[in-house]
Amino acid sequence: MALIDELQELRTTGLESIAASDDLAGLEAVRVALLGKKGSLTGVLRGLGALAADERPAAGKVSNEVRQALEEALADREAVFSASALERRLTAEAVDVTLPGRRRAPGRQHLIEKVTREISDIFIGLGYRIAEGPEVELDYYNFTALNTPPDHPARNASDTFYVEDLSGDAATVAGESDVLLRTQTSPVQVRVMENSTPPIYILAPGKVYRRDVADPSHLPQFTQIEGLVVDEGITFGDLKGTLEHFAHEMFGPDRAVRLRPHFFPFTEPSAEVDVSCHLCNGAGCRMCKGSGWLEVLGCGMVDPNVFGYVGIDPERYSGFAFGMGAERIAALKYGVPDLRHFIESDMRFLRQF
Ligand code: 2NM
Repeated sequence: MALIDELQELRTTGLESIAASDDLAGLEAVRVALLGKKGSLTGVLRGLGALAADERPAAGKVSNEVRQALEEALADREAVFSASALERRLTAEAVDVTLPGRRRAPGRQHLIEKVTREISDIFIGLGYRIAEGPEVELDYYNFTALNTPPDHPARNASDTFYVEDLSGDAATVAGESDVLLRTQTSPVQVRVMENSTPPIYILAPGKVYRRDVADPSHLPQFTQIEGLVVDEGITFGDLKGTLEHFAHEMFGPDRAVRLRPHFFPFTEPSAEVDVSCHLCNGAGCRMCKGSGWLEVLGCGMVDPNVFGYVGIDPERYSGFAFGMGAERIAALKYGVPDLRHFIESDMRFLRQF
């Protein structure tokens, strides 16, 4: 067969096998078989040297045309395979943007956090600042500077959590360390009085610890909110007016406030404060146990002895203080019958608020 005929036939069979290939790997094998160093075209062109000189240009021209035709066909076929490979990948990796998203439940405020902030906001509105301090305290700030005598029952290891003093040189009395978990937030206020001069208007919210077994009205850890005012000319009337404002903001404008004499080591005189029941408006119900009154906090005029410990002149300044439990306030306001609900983390309870 003449060389030109061989080239024409190679073009025909080459184009056929390119068209017949069905993936990129098969197409590559065809390319090597046709155009590779040991491929068919190379083989045919080896006969070029045997041609007469005047026949060579025509044969060379045809061989170039055949090579070009095969290369173009290979490129076209490859483009088809690449496009369908891309198509398959796009299908396999397709994302349905119309599907609903996965919901992530956002956190929410615990009722105690909500009530603590609500109470804080009432006093911030009166110009008070929030004060904070350590939960692990010294006996001095929690008891001594608060005029609590060494033999006071609150200092018993059965009422207060004492902490092992890691410094090793604890002034331990009868096995009790001088380091403890604060039982109230008043030590925060002692520290503020020690480090500043009046006027002082502060609110100290925070966790406190008492060695109680949890029951409907007691928790071993709860949230105390204490207020302190020290200024010139502060009277018991200022205390009463402040607490009435608080009761109206917290429980409603129609609430009445009643003070009953009480005793605290750090205040003199001292009182417990009742608010008329917001459920029955004072008529008596299950919530107020028929009395018409709800006990909400304790308060009093700061004892001059406390001023003595912190270096405030009791001849120039006077002050009042009060303290309440956020859990108790929340239970009264929202009708929660058992304080233990606040520490049990049952979402069916917590989600209601
Ligand atoms: C209460 C009741 C009465 C109180 C006293 C002080 C301080 F630091 F000024 F002495 N802070 N908080 C106080 C007074 C707390 O809680 C029922």
